[in-house]
Amino acid sequence: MHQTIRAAALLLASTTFMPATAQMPTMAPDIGAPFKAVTPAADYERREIMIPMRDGVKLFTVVVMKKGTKNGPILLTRTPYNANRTTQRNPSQSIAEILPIADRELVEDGYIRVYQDVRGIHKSEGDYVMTRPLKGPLNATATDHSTDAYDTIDWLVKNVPETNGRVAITGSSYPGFTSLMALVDPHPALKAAVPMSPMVDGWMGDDWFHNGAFRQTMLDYFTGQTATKSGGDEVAMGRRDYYAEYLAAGSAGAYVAKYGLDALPGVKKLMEHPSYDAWWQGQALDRILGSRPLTVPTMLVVGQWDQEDSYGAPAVYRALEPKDVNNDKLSIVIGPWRHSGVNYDGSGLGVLKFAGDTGLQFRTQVMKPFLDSHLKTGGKPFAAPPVFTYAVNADRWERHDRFPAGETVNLYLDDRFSLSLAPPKAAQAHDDYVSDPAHPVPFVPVPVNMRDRAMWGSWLVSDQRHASVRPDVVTYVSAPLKAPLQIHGQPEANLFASTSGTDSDWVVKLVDVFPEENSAKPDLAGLQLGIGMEIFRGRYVKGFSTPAPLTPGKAERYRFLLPGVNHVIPAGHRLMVQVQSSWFPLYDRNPQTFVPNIFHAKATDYVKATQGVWRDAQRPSHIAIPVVGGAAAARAALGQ
Ligand code: PG9
Repeated sequence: MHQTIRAAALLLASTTFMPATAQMPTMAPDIGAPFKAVTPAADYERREIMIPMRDGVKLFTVVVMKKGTKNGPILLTRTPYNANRTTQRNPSQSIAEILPIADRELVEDGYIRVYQDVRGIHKSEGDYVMTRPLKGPLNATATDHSTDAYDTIDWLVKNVPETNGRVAITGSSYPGFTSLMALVDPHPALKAAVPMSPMVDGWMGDDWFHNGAFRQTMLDYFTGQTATKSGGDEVAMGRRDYYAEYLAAGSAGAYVAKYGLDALPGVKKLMEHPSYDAWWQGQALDRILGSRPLTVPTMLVVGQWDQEDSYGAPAVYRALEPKDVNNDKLSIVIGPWRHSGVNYDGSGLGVLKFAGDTGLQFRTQVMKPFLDSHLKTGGKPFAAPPVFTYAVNADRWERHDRFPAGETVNLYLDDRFSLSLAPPKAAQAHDDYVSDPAHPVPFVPVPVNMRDRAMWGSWLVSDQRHASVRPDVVTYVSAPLKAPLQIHGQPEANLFASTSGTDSDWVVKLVDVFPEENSAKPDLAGLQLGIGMEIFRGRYVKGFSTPAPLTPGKAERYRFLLPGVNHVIPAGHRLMVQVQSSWFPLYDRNPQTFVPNIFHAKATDYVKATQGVWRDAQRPSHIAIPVVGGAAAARAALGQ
């Protein structure tokens, strides 16, 4: 018995300490070489490559294609948003699942999809500089996004055996910016570009400032983007109401100091350039591209309600359009989308519903045929529409030869808060309101949670009634329209306004007011839908690089463009114009006292001001609206 127990114990001991080949030692580390999911049934090839640039820096690049792809065109995106993650969105063995949904139809049809981390971020080597300027006065190095795109394309066409050697570039927002950069001295294999919601001029109207007013909610972008190479913590603000938080902090500069954001070089650079100085001017991509030939067929894309980069695409279109002598190399597309919405389901936005998935419609019926014609070997010719826009409310896509398709009609702010096609005759007339920086007008109803992505993505279509009921928002409205009025282009605010202070912001909103009764679609009843809304910082009225105090009581003329639209206002709807002097916390507050740099305004600089919106013969405030059918159509619609 005793012997049996001993033998059993020996057997147990010998099995417990078996050689490593047979069984893992208990203490073998459980985290060893990186695990890669096994994908025996994958319908794709996915390669990770470090592509060398001309200065030796290597950029992390992922090449994805369907197994068996031959003679495939390449579609390249250069991004700061993590090429690795972008090409492994879902743990799947299906190419349609691992890539962004907008890639589906392309890769299924033999495209080779390439994503690259831009220099210095995520898995790419080198220094990261936010929207790195071109080589030259602002960039003393030998590289920029133009050279990196060139070197990448050069490598791809020589080293990806499955390609036919033809490349296009695309991407939205920051990757829209890198797409445009590739057009500066482009590689000969670059045959087409589709820049979407591109960041073009960060001071004029994309991302950081709009006409000089600072978008302080963008400050948090820097932590996510530049705290480390692979992202960063969110600002530890605790509460979720940015309205209360920014108000308590005081100026944008005080918020920066409170959370230590001045440790981030990008934040410091922004704060050192509050005006449109050489730093901003030298980076403005519409100017840069406008001074070069247009050689690569380019389709610019933007959403009518792009809450981040509404400025860039129309600005580049304006700069390049005169070079497109045959009207066949440059297109502009405006869809009913939020920022980057073109790449997602486009069947609705907020309470609005459209005629099907407008994102998919554009991508499959216009973008893909455009790319096919330029990239595929023996690709079918496709006459790209020079202007392709979705007519909101009429729910149809339209093709036009020119943008805008509308002719300018002035809509004047008039007596008793009405709107008129006839200029005012009064010798002196203005409507006044008090703007109090202690109670700024919120851009959406409080609490304002900037981390609520659904709110942020759709706020430009959110109901403006919360604003029009305020005493510090002056509102002009037409009678119900007698016939539809179609706006196609960029309306221009022409505001004659005075302040009792020495600086002021001016926000102008052109609004489509839906009928009060709509039992079939109650969400739309009485909706005040922003068609286009924009801000202007008063100190720049005499020049964007020369801020100057305003003269109290003197009406100045503020002219600025609203975003590009194709918007049909149906019969029975009314037109509305709202004017206000704050749009918080999206924009930092104007103290209404002129100070050298608003980032550093002190609590005592913030003062109430009495604002005047002028509407008389000498100072006829109006919106210049591009109306399809011009004055006759406007008269029929307004019954005037
Ligand atoms: N609008 C974002 C951005 C672009 C460029 C600079 C900073 C931010 C984006 O969505 O990429």
